[in-house]
Amino acid sequence: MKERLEAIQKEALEKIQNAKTMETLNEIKVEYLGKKGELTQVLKGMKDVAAEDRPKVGQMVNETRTAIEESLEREMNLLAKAKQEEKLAKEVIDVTLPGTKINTGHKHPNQIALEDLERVFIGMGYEIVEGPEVEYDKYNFELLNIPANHPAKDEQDTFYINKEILLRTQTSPVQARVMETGKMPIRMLAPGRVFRSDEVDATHSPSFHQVEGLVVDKNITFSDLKGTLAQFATEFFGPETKVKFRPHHFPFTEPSAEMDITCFKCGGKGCRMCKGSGWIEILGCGMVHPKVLKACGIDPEEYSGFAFGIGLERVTLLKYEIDDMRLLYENDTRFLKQF
Ligand code: 2NM
Repeated sequence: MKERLEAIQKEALEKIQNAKTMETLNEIKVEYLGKKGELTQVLKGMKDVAAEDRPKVGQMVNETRTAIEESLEREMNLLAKAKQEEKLAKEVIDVTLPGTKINTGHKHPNQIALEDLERVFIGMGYEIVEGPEVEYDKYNFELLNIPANHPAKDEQDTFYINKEILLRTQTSPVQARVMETGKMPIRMLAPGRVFRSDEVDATHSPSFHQVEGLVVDKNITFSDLKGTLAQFATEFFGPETKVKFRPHHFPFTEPSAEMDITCFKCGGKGCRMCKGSGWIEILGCGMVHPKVLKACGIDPEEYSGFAFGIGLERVTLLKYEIDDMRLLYENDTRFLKQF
């Protein structure tokens, strides 16, 4: 019996030593220690062993079993460790290698200025409304009291698609569309791209942006216009800002005015920014012409309103002290990321 156990142990340990995979080791485990394994067979044969020898034989079987188990466990651990090391060696990451730089974009200064502007008017209860860049003559000119022979309608000034359709020259057509719906009152801001057949230079571009405002309700007066735009000026350009209105002419408003603000750079003393005058022209405005209200289906006897137009690029250039409008259209990130 002793010889048999020793032979089993020797054979098992040799097999374990030579095993190269986890699967083989598992097979060996079943072969020797399993229910139908060699050692189990030996235990079954115990009934033939003399009673006084049984404890001794039992002990021998247990010792053999333990030896095989320990050998199996040692070998399995070694194999698992080798496997893990191989995996780690394959997955090595060199943290000293340079990374891949992700270039993120940057908000355009026009967009930053627009959002600042919108915030002020949203705070006063205005709605932001957008409309088509390709417009009908009807909305861009006709409803806004710009007659057929008006110089703004000249082919030199306007991009026409055909006789009735053109690239809008202002965002007021959006406001004509809102007035036409007849929903009162109106408190709206119409920001957007507009087009004029202009030569490119430091202050002109054939495509630029406007932000136009419109309020229509009962009893809206020029005082409302002045109060609103003075409030806008202090919120947008600083609490010390003063405003001044100069008479002007626009076809869609009567009376009309241009609004100047005290120079935010020198406070009104006169500097390079304001060309020595202490004032900076900022927007055009006026009381919506009764003809415009009427053309858009609003009774001018019942309702009145004021409107204003701000050139977005002009405000952006002023706000950031940029001296050439062309910089706003080149989209050079070295320029854009400064704002
Ligand atoms: C300006 C100046 C003055 C204006 C007028 C209208 C409308 F649709 F109510 F007639 N919208 N915007 C307006 C008035 C625009 O831009 C310099």
